[in-house]
Amino acid sequence: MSYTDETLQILSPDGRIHFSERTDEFLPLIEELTEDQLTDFYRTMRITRVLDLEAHNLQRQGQMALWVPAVGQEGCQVGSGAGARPQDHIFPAYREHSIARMRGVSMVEIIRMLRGLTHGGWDPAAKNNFHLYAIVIATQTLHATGYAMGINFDGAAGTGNPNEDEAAIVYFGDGATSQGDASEALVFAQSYQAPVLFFLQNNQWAISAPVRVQSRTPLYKRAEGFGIPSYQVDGNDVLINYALTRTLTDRARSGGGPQFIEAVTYRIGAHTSSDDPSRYRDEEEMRYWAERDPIDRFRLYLSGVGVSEAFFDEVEAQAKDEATDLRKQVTEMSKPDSQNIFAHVYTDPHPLVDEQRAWFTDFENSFGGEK
Ligand SMILES: Cc1ncc(C[n+]2csc(CCOP(=O)(O)OP(=O)(O)O)c2C)c(N)n1
Ligand SMILES: [Mg+2]
Repeated sequence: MSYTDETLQILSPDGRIHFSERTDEFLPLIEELTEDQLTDFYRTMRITRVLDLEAHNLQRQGQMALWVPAVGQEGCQVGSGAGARPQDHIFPAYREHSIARMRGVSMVEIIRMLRGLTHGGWDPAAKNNFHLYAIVIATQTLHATGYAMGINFDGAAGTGNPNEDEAAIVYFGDGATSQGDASEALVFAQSYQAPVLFFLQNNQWAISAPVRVQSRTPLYKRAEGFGIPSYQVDGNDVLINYALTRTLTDRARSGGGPQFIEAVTYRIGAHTSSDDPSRYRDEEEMRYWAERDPIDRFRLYLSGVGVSEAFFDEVEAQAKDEATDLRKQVTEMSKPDSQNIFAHVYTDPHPLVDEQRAWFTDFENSFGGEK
């Protein structure tokens, strides 16, 4: 259900760093990381988790119809997000909240979209190339591949300058690998040698379908079949996710074609706030993954290399302040105008839409102003 002999790892669950023949090449990248960068990894993971839990509470209190938690997946998200270079284009699925934060999309903006107050959410050009959340499973694999083909056509990859060349990174899940779109994306990316990193977060579940029903072989082996270099990493080790993403995006940017990472992680929370995972998975599995938590192990590591308790206290205080602010901003948000549902269905007026609008307006009015 979890790691294999092939899984690359630098930071073990007990918070110790170890290198092997297969990870030695990443030693310089890890040694280069400054204390500020390392503590930033921790800060981003921890604060996103606290905000994620607060968002879930807000959903439960009726502030939005749906919340999509990412608890447990912060290690691979923050590691890979930091491994990308600023000019790279990120194509997320719908639970990449830590990477959104790193690119300037706040939790408030994500919630505004889920509450129905914006169509799509944000302008990627104004958000450091962080593209829109994609709810339709695996479509973003095609968007990213198309974008990466465009990078090649524009000549924005392959000059060998990591600060100028561009790559795309696409995030998708274990369930998404079963969609036709994902296979088509791999075919086109490989045929056109597009500079795209496929970043699969295998969180073991696609709603209630376990990963074993998606594939009989480890998922990263699929990409090998398409001729794409592919690796499996411990998705809860922020350091290997950083080092491998940096290495593979540099390779893609300098003409090496598409690359693939399967990050083995776990969705600690529910699929969404509409889901009850206790109906389909057991306590033992939860315990197994809780012991491999990405934030706990990184905290152990940082403490071991001398980061003070005062730092962790300061992060907790910041997380608490941000959660309070999130609650305030969300509870002050307006309600979406329900008439908008009908506004953009057809360019021209349509009798059926008019009829539905009239029915809905009567329905809403039947509550006597209480919606
Ligand atoms: C094309 C399509 N089919 C079905 C759905 C409903 N759906 C939403 S999430 C999901 C499971 C996705 O699982 P996975 O790819 O593993 O991502 P995870 O949610 O675990 O991050 C499904 C089937 C959808 N959104 N789009
Ligand atoms: Mg999944």
